[in-house]
Amino acid sequence: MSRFFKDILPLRHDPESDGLAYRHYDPDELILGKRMEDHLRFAVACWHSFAWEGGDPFGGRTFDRPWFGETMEHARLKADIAFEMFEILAIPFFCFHDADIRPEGASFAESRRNFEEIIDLFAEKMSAGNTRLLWGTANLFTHRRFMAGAATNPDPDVFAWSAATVKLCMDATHKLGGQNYVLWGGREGYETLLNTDLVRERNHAGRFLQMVVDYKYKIGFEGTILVEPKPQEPTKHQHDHDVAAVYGFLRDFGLETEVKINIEQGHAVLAGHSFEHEIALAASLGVFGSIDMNRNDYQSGWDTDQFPNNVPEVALAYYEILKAGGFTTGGTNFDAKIRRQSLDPKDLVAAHAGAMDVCARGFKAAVAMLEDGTLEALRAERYAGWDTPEAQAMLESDLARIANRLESDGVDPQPRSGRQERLENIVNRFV
Ligand code: XUL
Ligand code: CO
Repeated sequence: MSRFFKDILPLRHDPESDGLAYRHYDPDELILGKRMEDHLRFAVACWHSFAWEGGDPFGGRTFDRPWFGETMEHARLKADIAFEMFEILAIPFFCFHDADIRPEGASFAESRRNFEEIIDLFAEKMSAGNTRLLWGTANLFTHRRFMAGAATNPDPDVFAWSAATVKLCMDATHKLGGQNYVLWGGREGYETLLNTDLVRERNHAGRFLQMVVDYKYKIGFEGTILVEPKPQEPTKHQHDHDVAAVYGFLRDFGLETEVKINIEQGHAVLAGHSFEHEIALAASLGVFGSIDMNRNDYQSGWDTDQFPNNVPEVALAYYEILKAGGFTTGGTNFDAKIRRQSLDPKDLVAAHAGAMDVCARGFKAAVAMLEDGTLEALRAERYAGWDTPEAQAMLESDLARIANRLESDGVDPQPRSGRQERLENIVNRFV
């Protein structure tokens, strides 16, 4: 292995290991007729693992990485180390933004050339190994030119820059055989209504997304276009607040059958929802695509992007994913970063290994819950009254006829327990 990962050996499935290993994740274990690796479809997020420097609002870089620096030499070294980690983890996928992997140039054209050179290097490394691209995306939020948004920027030149950047990133994703292309509207929103034309911004965001879909067909990209909702942070109000808001937005612009949703655990929580709520809602609307798996610090109320460590929470998320039929082009992207005091290369590997184990345990619990069937049977029983012809006929009726029937039949609803604690006890049998 390299100078960086030194003596860290490729991880194996070994339930008895007391070192770096997968205790629960076994890629080859067959579950519901499919390998665990093919169910979970794990991905490393290049930004958190290789571009983030360990800064916080009170202090800068804590990590000391040999690839930190704004030259192509640094970028090539970063690519080498990233693919080494993919191999150590034997992880099937990765994800990236343009800005994670190339130095910013003095002009758009120079940034493009830098990016294309690194994409060629990625293509070589991918053909020599087993890691594939889950999704690519564009960073339209870090550079100061994007401070007032990308597609929603009041300056049309920023719209143009953003369109050219997304084109470039879609071309690269297509070239690398990416399975999805993601748009997270990091600054597609506003800080104050006093300087914001809300209607114009929303229309521009919608037109931009239509152009993305058109371009997908133009280049023959067969992956899925995904939007990633988030209610706030960095921008105070974002147009893509949550799954419900994004669905309404997609319908307004005629895109609800073209675009699906990438749901992140921490973003769901910031929006005041549970992760499983967002997944279940997206699935019910036919727009569930993929997940960004992480967790927030529940006390700080901030998007802390920590690695997941809560099996019961993860189990409920995979339960909804399984009920929706599992992933198709989507997967489990660890949009998560180690803490700024976790300095060692080993911390980076252990964080992913632990998260994969947490997900494997949660996933297996979800499968067991589904196979057991008690939860679904009790849910069906709760709504069984609607299975009668009379109840179904009411949905075709009108308020006056319903009111007449209510009195003539002497309808008198009897409240029944929602049994929440008993249902939670059932979940606890499996996690
Ligand atoms: C930010 C976030 C992004 C997107 C990709 O909160 O989740 O990393 O996943 O731009
Ligand atoms: Co994310």
